[in-house]
Amino acid sequence: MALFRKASGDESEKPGVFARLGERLSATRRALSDNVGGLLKRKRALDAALLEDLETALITADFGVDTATTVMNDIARRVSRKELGDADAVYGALRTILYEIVQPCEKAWPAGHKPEIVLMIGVNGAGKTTTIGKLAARLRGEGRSVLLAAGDTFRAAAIEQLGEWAKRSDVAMISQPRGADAAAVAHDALQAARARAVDVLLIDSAGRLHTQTGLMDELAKIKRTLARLDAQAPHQVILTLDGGIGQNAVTQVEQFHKAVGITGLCVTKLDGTAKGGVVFALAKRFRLPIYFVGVGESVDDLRPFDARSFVDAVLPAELLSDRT
Ligand SMILES: Nc1nc2c(ncn2[C@@H]2O[C@H](COP(=O)(O)OP(=O)(O)OP(=O)(O)O)[C@@H](O)[C@H]2O)c(=O)[nH]1
Ligand SMILES: [Mg+2]
Repeated sequence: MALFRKASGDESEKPGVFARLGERLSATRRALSDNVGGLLKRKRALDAALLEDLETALITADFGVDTATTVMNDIARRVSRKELGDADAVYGALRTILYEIVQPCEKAWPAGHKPEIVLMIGVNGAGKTTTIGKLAARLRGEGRSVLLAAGDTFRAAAIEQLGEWAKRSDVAMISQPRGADAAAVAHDALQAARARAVDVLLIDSAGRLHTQTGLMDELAKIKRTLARLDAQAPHQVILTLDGGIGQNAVTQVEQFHKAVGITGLCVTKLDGTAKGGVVFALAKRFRLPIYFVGVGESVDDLRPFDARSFVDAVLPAELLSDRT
């Protein structure tokens, strides 16, 4: 059963969602339309120089060298076989190839456990706490019971911040005073989640860098502690990534995956950055589920990752022929 049932009012089912997501992703879309669209609109000959310029345009929008090269090699092959004769055809092929890259990352969140135990991790300021807050609201809206765990015990403000989100969504929060052992908070929270028979336990954690060995060990301890109570817990270890950091996100996934193992990603702050192409780089490199994208600071600004609407948002079908 999917964790997120599509409620009848789900925005992703309404027409116009592409435009709205497109608005939020407009900085990335602009970077691409200025470059990719501009290049193709000028009706240059489909020669090696044009394809190279297109590759550069993708790299500039943070698709990453690897993704840009693979995509453009594929397109160059089709051009040389005369399968793609004009700019519209190249653009259409680009959209298809990019869709195929991100599609495997669109996954319904498996919810085979009760409580489903979710540990949110990532570097400082990536958007972990905010994403948990938005997620709690979303789940509550779907009629699920949620418990939050204030696993960031480093700063009193972090506990308060999560508490605000808990209040807003009318969900309970398990916390201990600042400086407490984060694993002990997680332990108490899992027991409380069981006792209260909640559907989902969302555990916040302090931001950290992979180089901070002590802090990475703390994450491992949280995982071990949870696993002692439930051998399969945590069921999800979600790495929250700030989409605005571009290619650094690729390195962060590598490092966190190696250190603690992750089951999926949330990419935040895709509003207001021209570096949204990084989602394609992440998809191609890791093929991990991208459960959500964050496109703003408010409670409604968390969207399930939908490959088709994402591609349409950053590379709209009407870009070349101006059909709108
Ligand atoms: N524009 C925008 N801002 C976001 C998004 N997600 C989070 N933020 C903002 O990013 C800032 C940091 O978010 P937090 O949720 O506190 O990040 P964190 O990972 O919990 O940070 P630490 O606990 O300090 O490690 C806040 O000001 C959020 O409002 C998003 O999708 N878009
Ligand atoms: Mg936080």
